Amino acid sequence: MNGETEYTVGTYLAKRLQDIGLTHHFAVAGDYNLVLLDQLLKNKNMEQVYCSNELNCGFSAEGYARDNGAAAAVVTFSVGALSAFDAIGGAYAENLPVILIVGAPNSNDYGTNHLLHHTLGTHDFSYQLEMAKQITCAAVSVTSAVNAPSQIDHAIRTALREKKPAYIEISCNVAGLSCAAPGPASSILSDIPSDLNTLNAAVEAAAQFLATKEKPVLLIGSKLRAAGAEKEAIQLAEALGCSVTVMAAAKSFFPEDHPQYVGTYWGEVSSPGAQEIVDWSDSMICLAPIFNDYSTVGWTAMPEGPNVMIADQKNIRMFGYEFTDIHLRDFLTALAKKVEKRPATMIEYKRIKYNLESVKEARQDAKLMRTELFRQIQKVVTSETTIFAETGDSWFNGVALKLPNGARFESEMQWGHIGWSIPSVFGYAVSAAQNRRIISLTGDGSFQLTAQEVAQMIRRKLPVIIFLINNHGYTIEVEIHDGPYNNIKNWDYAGLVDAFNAEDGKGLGLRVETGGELSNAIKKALVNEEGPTLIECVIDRDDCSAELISWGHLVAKANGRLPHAQ
Ligand code: TPU
Ligand code: MG
Repeated sequence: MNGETEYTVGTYLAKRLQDIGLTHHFAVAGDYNLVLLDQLLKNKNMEQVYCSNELNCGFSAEGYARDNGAAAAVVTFSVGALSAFDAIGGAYAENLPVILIVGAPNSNDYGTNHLLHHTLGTHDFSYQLEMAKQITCAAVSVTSAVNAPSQIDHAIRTALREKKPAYIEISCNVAGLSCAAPGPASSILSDIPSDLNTLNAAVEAAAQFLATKEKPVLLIGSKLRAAGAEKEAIQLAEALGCSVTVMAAAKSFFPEDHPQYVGTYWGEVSSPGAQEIVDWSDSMICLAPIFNDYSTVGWTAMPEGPNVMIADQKNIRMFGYEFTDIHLRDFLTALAKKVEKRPATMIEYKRIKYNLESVKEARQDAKLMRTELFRQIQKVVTSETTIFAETGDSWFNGVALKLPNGARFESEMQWGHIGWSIPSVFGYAVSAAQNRRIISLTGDGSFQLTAQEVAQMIRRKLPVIIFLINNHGYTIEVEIHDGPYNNIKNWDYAGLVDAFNAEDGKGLGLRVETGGELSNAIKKALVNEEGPTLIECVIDRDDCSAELISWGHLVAKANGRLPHAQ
C-alpha cells in the first residue's frame, strides 16, 4: 500500500454521513464551502438540498432529523454559521443530532496577520469554534487532512450517542485534499452499553419503590424518542396496567389509541380527566421529561418529592438515589419483567371519564371560528399524518387533536423559536415516506420569520399542507402580556405562494373566511400532489383556546415573580 486512497476530506465526510443513514444534506453555498460542496456531491447516495438562508437550513436539518434520526447542514463561515447557530441551539434543546458543517478560512491564514472577509475583522478566527462548543456536544476545526478522519468520526459519533448537535468546520483548502479511507461504520454507530451492575441496582430499587405504591401513573416526556425507548415505555405501561399521561411536548410518543392512554398532562391545561388522575395518584414515574416553566405552567405543575421517580435518558432518580450510565430502554425492559399490576389509576379513570362532546359542525357560511377550523382539521388526520404545531395557539389546538395510531406530532416546546415549523416541516418532508400526509399548523406572526422555505417546498414539489391561522397578531403574547408590539403588519399570505411559484411552481395559496370555504380548500389541498398548499384561515384576533388563556396567565405570573430579598 502506498498510502494513497480514493478519499478526500470531503468524500470521507460524505461517506460518514451516508453511514449514519443520511440520503440528503441541506446546504447554502458560500465561497468557503464551495469545494466542500463539490466533494459532497461526488457521493451519489446522497442528495444536496438547498435552502433560502442558513437559519432555515439549520431548521430543515432539524426537521429531517425528526424523521430520519440524524441530519446535516452545510453553510459558510460566520455570515452563514452564526445564523445557523440559532437552529443548532434548537437541535440541542430538542435532542436531535444535527451535524453542522461549515466551510472555513484557508488553513494558512490561521495565526497570521491576514484579515479575511466574513469574519469579525480580527486576526483570530477561533471565536466561531468557541461559540459552537457552547451549543453542541462536540466541535472540531479541521485544518489538516491527516487529522480529519478522527476529528470527523469523533464529532459524528458523539452527536449520535448524545442525541445532540455537533459542529465540524473544514478549511476551504483542506476539503479537497486526499485523506485516509474510513473504517467500518460501526466505529461511529456503536453505543456504550448500560453498566450492568447499575442497571440491576436501579431496577431493584424501582421495583421496591413500586411495591409500596397502589396508584402509580406514568408520565411520558419529550426525551423518550431521543432515548430510543418508545416501545419499552409501552412494555412497562402494560406490565403495570396503570394510566399513562403524556406531556404536551411528547405528544404521539405513546399511542393515543392505547387503552391505558388517558390524555395530555399539562397542569391546569391538561386534557379532560388527565390532571385529575395525576392529582389522585400516589406516585409518578416520569419517563425522560423536560420540566420547564412552560411545561409546568409557570411552575404550578411540577412533579417532585419522594413519590416521583424520574427515569431519564441515561440516569434514574428516586427517593434519594441516582443511578447513572444506564440506557432508559434497558431499564424499562428489565423493570417491566419485575413489576406487578397496579391498575388503580385506570379503574379511577374509567369512572371519571366523560365523553367529550364532539364539536358540532358550524353553519358553512358563518364566519370561520377556531372550533370549526380544528373540527375540520381533525377530519384529515389519518394514521399516515404528521402534524407540526408551531409556537402559539397552534400548540394548544394541536395538542387537543386526537391521533390515530401511527400519526405523529412534532413541536419544539423547549426551544420555542417562532417560525421553526416551516423549514422544519420542509426538512421532514424531504425525509418522509411518499405516502405521509404532512401538515403544519402555524400562526401569522410565526410564518413571517421563515416564509421563504415555502419556495423550497415548491421547488421540490412537496405536497405539505400549511394551515396558516391569521388572527392578526401575536395572540400567545397577548395572553401573556399585551402591548402595541403584539400587532403585526398583515400580509397577503395566500398571494405569497403565487410570488414563490414564479414561472414554474405548482404551490397553491388559498384564503378562507368561512367553514364552507375551508372545506373546499381542504379538498383542493388533498389532491394537490405537485406542491404545497397554504390555506390562510382568517379568524378573530381574540378567538383563541381557553387553554392558552389559562396558561398565559400562569406563565405571566411566573415571569413576574419579584427577585428574592438579598
Ligand atoms: O397563535 P398566535 O397568534 O399566538 O401565533 P403567531 O401569530 O405565530 O404569534 C406568535 C407570537 C410569539 C412571539 C412573538 N410567540 N412567541 N414569541 C416570542 C418569540 C420571538 N422570537 C422568536 C424567534 N421566538 C419567539 N418565541
Ligand atoms: Mg397570530
